[in-house]
Amino acid sequence: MLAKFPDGFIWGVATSSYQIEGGWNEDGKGLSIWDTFSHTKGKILDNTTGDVSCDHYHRWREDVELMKELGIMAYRFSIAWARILPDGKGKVNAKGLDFYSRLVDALLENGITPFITLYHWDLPQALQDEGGWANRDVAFYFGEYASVVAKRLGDRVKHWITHNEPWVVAWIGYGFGNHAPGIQNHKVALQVAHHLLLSHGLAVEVLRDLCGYNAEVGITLNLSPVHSASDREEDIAAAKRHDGFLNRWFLEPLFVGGYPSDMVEFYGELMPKTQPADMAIIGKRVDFLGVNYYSRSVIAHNEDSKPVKAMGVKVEGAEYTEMGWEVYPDGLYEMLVRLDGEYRVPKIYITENGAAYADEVLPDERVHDERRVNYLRQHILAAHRAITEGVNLAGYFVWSLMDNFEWAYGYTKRFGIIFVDFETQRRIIKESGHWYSQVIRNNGIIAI
Ligand code: IFM
Repeated sequence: MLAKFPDGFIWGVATSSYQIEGGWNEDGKGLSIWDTFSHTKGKILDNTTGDVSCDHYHRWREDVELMKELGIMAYRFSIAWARILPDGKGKVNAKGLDFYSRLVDALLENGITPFITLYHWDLPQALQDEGGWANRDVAFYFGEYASVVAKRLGDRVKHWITHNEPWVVAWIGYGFGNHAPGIQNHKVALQVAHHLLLSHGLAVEVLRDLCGYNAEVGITLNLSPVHSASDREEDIAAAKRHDGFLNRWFLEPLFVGGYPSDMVEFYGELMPKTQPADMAIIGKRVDFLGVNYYSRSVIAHNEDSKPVKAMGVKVEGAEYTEMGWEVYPDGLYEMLVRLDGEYRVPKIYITENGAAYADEVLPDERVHDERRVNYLRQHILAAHRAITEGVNLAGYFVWSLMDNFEWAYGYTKRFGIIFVDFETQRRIIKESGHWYSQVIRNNGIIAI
């Protein structure tokens, strides 16, 4: 045995609503910003949309069966806000709630624990029409949405994640504009980040009240250790700023009680408007932190790289995935140990980890994705190392259960441990899926 995990360790898989569901305009669902964005010419690399995607909205039973076949213990999925509240607030769409309620029942019947993410980027378009996350009111509408969902599912769902990767929402959606809603304004991005954090705190209160004493509530951040590209002082300073931009901007309000002072000073007039009670709401105790880890950031100073004069550089000789992300498992270990030591995070789940590769179905009807197996194997070993050093890591979720709509990249990047033929909707378990199933059965990685 190479790495045995603690008893009760949770092995899961993750997806998100817009990326897999399809059924974009069915059963009373309202439009989301991703419906609008993907239907706008030139926004998605292969000119596709999530209109059908994996058609999970109709094929969810089959997908639950596949999870059962693999022995998956927990399934992290997100709720499409606009299925529940087509206008983002006000009138509730019962059919939307019914869909997720049936899914939760089927998971539980099959011994799979549901982990729900309330927001994985598909804001109702009606709320974007009121300014989206740049409008402070939306944080309060999010609290109301959390309450509607918790009232219906909170009797059965005990693991809740408020937001997925608020950095991506704020910066890629509102700062750089490569994601919906496609806004390019750095000051707005920081205001959005603040409202996302505020909405998180508001939802934590609601979920705790409605889901019972045994419910766990947390938030998922995309975190990446930041390394300087050289020993030059200006690169070291740029790496520190990038860490402030990506990691500390979210970790400090959540776990320390305010925004990092070096970044507050650096941002200057870009700083968001806040109200006196906000930090207390944002800093409400969480039961766990979800960590999405894919790679590290190697950073050099660059005067023109906005907003923090820092740019990512490639490392010579390193291995990269199809996303152009360096394979760097030690970074996962480094981040977990840091969260434990520096931020005293009480409990951690790795809510996403995985890799995109250009998979093919071979004539023997198999998908030999050894590189993904290697990627997962090395990262699981890194996670294990952190556990042996005392980090309270309680679970690990592969991104993703199946190939799906990879946002601005459309269907050009495959992250699944199950292959999806998007023409026929046929699913094929990849080698990595079979391998992961063994990991679950052994509760760890055995030497081969
Ligand atoms: O597909 C995304 C997911 O929606 C959020 N985290 C990163 C994944 C890979 O890019």
